[in-house]
Amino acid sequence: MVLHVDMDAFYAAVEQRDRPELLGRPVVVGGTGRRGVVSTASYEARRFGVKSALPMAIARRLCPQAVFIAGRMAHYKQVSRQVMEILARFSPTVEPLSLDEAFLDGTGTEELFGPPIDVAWKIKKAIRDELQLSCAVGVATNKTIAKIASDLKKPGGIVVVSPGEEQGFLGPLPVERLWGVGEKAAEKLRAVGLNTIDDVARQPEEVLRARLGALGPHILQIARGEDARPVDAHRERKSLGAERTLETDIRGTDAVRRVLLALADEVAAGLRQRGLRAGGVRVKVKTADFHQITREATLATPANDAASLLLAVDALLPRVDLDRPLRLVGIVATHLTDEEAPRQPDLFAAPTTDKAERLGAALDRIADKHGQGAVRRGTDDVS
Ligand code: TTP
Ligand code: MG
Repeated sequence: MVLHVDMDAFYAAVEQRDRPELLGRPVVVGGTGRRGVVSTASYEARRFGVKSALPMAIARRLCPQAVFIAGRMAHYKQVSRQVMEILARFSPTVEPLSLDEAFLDGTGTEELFGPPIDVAWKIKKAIRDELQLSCAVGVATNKTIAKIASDLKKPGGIVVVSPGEEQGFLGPLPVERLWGVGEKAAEKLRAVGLNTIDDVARQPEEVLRARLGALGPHILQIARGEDARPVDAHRERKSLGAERTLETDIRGTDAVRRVLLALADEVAAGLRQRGLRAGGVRVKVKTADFHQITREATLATPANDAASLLLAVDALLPRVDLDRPLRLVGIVATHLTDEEAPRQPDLFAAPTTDKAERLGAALDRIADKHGQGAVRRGTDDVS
């Protein structure tokens, strides 16, 4: 048994809880700058079509009476920790997926908490009583189905899919419900008449491979209700990134590189904080007309200092059309490994890597003591 718990309208619900005058009112949390996007909206605001990732300007048009809030990340992280602590009481194996959702391995919980539906109720009640927040819970025999189930009766619903009911539950749902099928993949499937999960489940593997490439066989499996992935409390992070939506569009290598420099510092600090090194770097830009372009490179040697990340970034930049106006620039560190893992000695590695890492560690100590921004790079004039 696997449970998937997902908080309702998380950031907005925290704001409503902390400021009771907002209860029952449309609340939109997001970037308040000119180019900000919606992080989330309370269910009162969703009725007007406001939702995550929508530009704030459009949200204001759709629902001018909403209360718009800049958001308090540090606070949401703190509340997230409290949520995860509660979940940990119900299972020894909790796998957080993001700040507001987690899988719980439900194996053996029956003895302590009763049948699955009771476990789900107890979790909901604990979160409501102790944190005054609401969540939805899905219970099923695997992760994919539990995650789909928790989303089905949001906000607040509990959906239990009993053993043997998997196919009947999944079958009639639209393909985009499948975890891993985004809008584009769903379009490709619908283009050949595959509208429901059942339509997909009936196909031979070649058909899915032809439509979705390497992802095809995986999607076919989960459509058939097969998902053997265990709940993993120690699942390793696969990537760590930082991005910036710019107040005004920028273009040209120099301007983009200045932003990337600041982001590389941020990502490198995040890696060091978590004891990780990156084996690769991905640059991501979004053009003014919302086209996303990504380019990825491998580092000579895994590293967690900004200089090494930038070296890889510089190798990528010529492959991005920087003459187009950009609204967003980002870096993602990929292929993460543990700092403890031995590094493959690399004949072609930049000889400065160890030195650069020591510099990074020194920067962290200063930032810890004196706050972020106490030391800045000489070139860091526009971050
Ligand atoms: P979600 O669980 O996707 O959304 P939600 O909790 O706000 O609403 P619900 O689950 O009831 O549908 O994401 C959790 C939080 O993550 C959300 O409160 C804000 C943040 N978030 C973003 O900042 N940007 C996004 O695009 C999304 C989807 C979420
Ligand atoms: Mg949520």
